[in-house]
Amino acid sequence: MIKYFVLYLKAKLECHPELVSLSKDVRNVMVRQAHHDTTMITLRKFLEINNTDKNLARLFTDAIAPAVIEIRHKIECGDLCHCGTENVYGEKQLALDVCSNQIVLDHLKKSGLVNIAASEELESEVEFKKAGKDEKDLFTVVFDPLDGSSLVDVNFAVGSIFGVYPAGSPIGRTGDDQLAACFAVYGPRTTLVLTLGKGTHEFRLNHKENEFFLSKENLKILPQAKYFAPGNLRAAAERDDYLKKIDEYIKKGMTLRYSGGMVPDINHILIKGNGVFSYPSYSATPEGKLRLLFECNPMALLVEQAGGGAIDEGGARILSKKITGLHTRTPIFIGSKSAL
Ligand code: AHM
Ligand code: MG
Repeated sequence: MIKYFVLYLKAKLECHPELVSLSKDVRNVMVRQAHHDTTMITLRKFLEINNTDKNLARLFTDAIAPAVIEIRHKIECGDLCHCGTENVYGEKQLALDVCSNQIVLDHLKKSGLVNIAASEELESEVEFKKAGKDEKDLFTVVFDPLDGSSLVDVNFAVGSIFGVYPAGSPIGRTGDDQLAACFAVYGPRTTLVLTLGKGTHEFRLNHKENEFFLSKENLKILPQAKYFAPGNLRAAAERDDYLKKIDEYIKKGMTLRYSGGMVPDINHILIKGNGVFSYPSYSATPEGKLRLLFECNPMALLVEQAGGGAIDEGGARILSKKITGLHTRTPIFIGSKSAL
């Protein structure tokens, strides 16, 4: 906390040099404010204070954060694009998820920090830069550029999800190999929830400054859940175990919070500090719907780093599952440990 106070003080002094000689009282007030007010800490500063590897920090500040800001802008200001249609000017439009994918790819490529990129929108991996002996300086970034894109036209919250690995193909690795993970929520506010493998933190976009500022540090998920977000209820029509689980949640008096978007649903758990999100398999999707690499692994790291858990329906830990294909899917139960 001291480090934040020093930064807070520095920021204040830059704007108010008259405060150079501070009285003890003023200093005490500022210390109190610094304890409650994290809005002065930019994402860049946060990464610096936490001694994040310089290149990893740059990947977030120079590629992922700008991509998220651009996607936000597209969602808000772009036409409601539908693939293959034309807008009122007769111009060809791209689907929003296709535009978002291109935005992320462009930023990753431009950063010069990426060996391999893989996206939910692409069949195979793309190599941007050969990983030679300076391999340590390059990363593999996997992402879902716009999860829940079908919710945009009804103005529900949607998100982008990112997982960062050391350079090299993600195939054969596990989610535990991730160096960092984050998701962006495009809701009434734009937030970025991030882990570098040491706690999970929320940043909020300040539109005036085009910067993310720390809004909640060290999010915590309690073991007991008050909220439940039951995805794929179709499975309950044919699986007694899922029907029983849902019945158990209802009988416990838990509150339903389900938006249809994995990002806002898991964000709800992280911000409220408890809850469970489920997406089991059923006959039409025997492997489940959600992708291990692009969706489940980044979410599992973020949730585990906040004290929660993430397992598949056989009880296997999501982050320990071998990645056998880019688009491999998995059932998932994620959130408060005792509700899984
Ligand atoms: P998408 O990657 O095609 O957008 O699908 C992922 C989304 C998740 O956000 C959400 O939890 C799930 O699909 C909901 O699917 P459904 O409405 O088919 O049950
Ligand atoms: Mg998705």
